Amino acid sequence: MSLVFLADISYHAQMANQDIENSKKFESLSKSANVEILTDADSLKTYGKDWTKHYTPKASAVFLPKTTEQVVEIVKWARQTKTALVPSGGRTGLSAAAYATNNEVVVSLQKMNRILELDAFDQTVRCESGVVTEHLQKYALENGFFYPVDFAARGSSQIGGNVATNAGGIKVIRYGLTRQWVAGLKVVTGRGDVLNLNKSLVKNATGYDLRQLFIGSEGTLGIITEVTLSLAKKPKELVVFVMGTNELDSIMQIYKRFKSEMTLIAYEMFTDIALKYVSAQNVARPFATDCKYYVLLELEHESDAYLERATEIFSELLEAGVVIDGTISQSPKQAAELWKLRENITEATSHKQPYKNDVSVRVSRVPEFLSEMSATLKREHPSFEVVWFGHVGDGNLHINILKPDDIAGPQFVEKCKKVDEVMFKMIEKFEGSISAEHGVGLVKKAFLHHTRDKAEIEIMRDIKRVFDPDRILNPGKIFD
Ligand code: 2HG
Ligand code: ZN
Repeated sequence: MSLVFLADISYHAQMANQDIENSKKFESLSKSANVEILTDADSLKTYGKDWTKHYTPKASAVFLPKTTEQVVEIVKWARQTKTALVPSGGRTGLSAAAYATNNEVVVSLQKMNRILELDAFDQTVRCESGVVTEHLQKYALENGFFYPVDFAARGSSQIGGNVATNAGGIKVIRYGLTRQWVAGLKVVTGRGDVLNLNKSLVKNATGYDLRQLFIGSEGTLGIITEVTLSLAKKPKELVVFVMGTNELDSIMQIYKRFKSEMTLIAYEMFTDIALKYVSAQNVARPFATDCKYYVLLELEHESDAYLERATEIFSELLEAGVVIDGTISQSPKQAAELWKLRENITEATSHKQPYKNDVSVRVSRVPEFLSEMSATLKREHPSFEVVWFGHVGDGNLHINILKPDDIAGPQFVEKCKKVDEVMFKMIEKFEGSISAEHGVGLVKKAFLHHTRDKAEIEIMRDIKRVFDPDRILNPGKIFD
């Protein structure tokens, strides 16, 4: 008993010393650069994590810069004091890339949230990196344009974070990933240099395109402070089809059939289990017939004839028995309702503490991978309820294993990590990726070698050394 007591005292004494040292360190920065600093327990907990479950946040402070100059000061200070920084956006990530688990200082860009300039001729918008995705999307629409990178976390995710993870989402088959829309970037590197990259040029053949390195670098090379995004033309009204089938192969057959004649905006899949959870949350089922798999397809109402042709294809597929049942939205409101069936899956299952995976294979191999992996899961873990869904049109599958009520959290995670090993070996065999769009962060770093070979990982480490010689930027994310 007394030993525990003594250990407790020394732990608290150590913590108090650490706190005093920390506050002295922070004070110097807040005086020299006037940066807002939070150290209260609530803020440390909130800002120390993202949406990834199964990690414990442990940040030492949260910095809230308002300008690029302040970010430069923070980086210089971090180099001097050898303090690790975790750049942080809307914290909606699912690979723990925005977690501070090791006394790092979180640098939140949320106060840098101004839209700075719209260039209607160049079709670009320049903004600070803390602008929320949905805010930018609305701003683009209000100005007659369209920002097409879109996903369920649009209401919280921030543009800088989207760039740092090369966010994908639901419209990739038509518009590509975030990378495609980044026309320029302002970044503070781990050396404290400010790089103004590409400056919105369409053509720029002047050596290495450093802009591309920061896209998807998960805050390990620099802190993005400003982004210039290209904008698209506003689409016509969007129409959503939801179709049910009982055969895995039909998922690709339906895709191929529509794709051969139409330009699709989105092609998503979810299973009967996903529908069970979503419809338990007051989202209406799309139709009465129960099916094993559901696909959601979106296209533009280009003309009445175009939509009529899409409806004919749908009828042909129904007659052929490829589609068992289906529905077509008759208004934007109905389209939005149908989208809830797919977009609400994450929220509807979150109470089951899901262990998440996000993988990709070549589009044509999605059914083969899904059937092999789900057979393995059923065989080896019959008690696991597994929710499969995702952006099958681009080869991206989300696999959420729900925690059975009778297993404790840590044991469940252990079991799931074993599943990871099997799954990632299978991914390697399929020449797929262990992370399609959520990134590597802390979650996938031990498995990186299943997708990237040794030489590639070494080159990535070398690049990190160039931009961040003192390893102050998000150390331990992507690789050690
Ligand atoms: C989505 O596509 C997101 O809805 C989240 O990428 C996926 O919760 C997930 O596993
Ligand atoms: Zn997704």
